[in-house]
Amino acid sequence: MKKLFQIIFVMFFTAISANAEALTGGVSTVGLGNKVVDANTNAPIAGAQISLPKQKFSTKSDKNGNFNLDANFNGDTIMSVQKDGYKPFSLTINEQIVAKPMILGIQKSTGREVMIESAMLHLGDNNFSKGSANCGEFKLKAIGPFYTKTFKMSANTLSLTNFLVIGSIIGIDTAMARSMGQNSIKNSFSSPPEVYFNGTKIAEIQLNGDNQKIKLPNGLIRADQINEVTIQTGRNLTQHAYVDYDDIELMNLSIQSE
Ligand SMILES: [Ca+2]
Repeated sequence: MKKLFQIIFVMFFTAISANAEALTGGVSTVGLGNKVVDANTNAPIAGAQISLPKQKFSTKSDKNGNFNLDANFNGDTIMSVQKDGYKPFSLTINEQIVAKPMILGIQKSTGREVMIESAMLHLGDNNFSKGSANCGEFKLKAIGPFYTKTFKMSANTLSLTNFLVIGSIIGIDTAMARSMGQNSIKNSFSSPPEVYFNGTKIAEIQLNGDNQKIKLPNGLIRADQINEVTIQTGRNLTQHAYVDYDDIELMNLSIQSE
């Protein structure tokens, strides 16, 4: 009986100290106490590059995987994490998200990813409403209404399922994005961005978000040859006096084969 009490006593105190640790971890100022771990093993990852491209902020995780975000921003912005041997990772963050410590699980590369673009891209015309999804973050100059890139795909992709993966996308002002509360525009909306693969439209992107996977029809793949992907932003469907392209930003475009 005495032994049982001892065990309960020990368990009780272990629980309290674990709780205390969780609480001190939770009390932090904005952007502190974040960690990068391997998504499968939970092992901390040292030397990962964490960046907020819009804020021109960049830092590396320490030997325990820890990092702080020492940057000011308003509203949604894209955070990217890069580490050799791991898949590109990005996350749309805001003040509410960074108010608590973030644990970011990144996945080992399978060796079957083709990085198309790791830079932040701004499509549109730099003309946007203040209520637009994530408008506070548009400081990059628009490269125009579309982005296009060519890349090679090997013959063995034909026996796999292939995806265009968009790490993060913000600023889409479609009717659906508006109905989901992703922007605060009352009187207008845009057509969705369109995705073309080797000249054929394969998708429309209705919503903002992270890790959007668009299947590439294998019948359209040119094996061992040059392939081409194009992303065209939408147009404001309520502006008829002139063409107003929807201003959007996206980051980390890759082809992933499974
Ligand atoms: Ca515009």
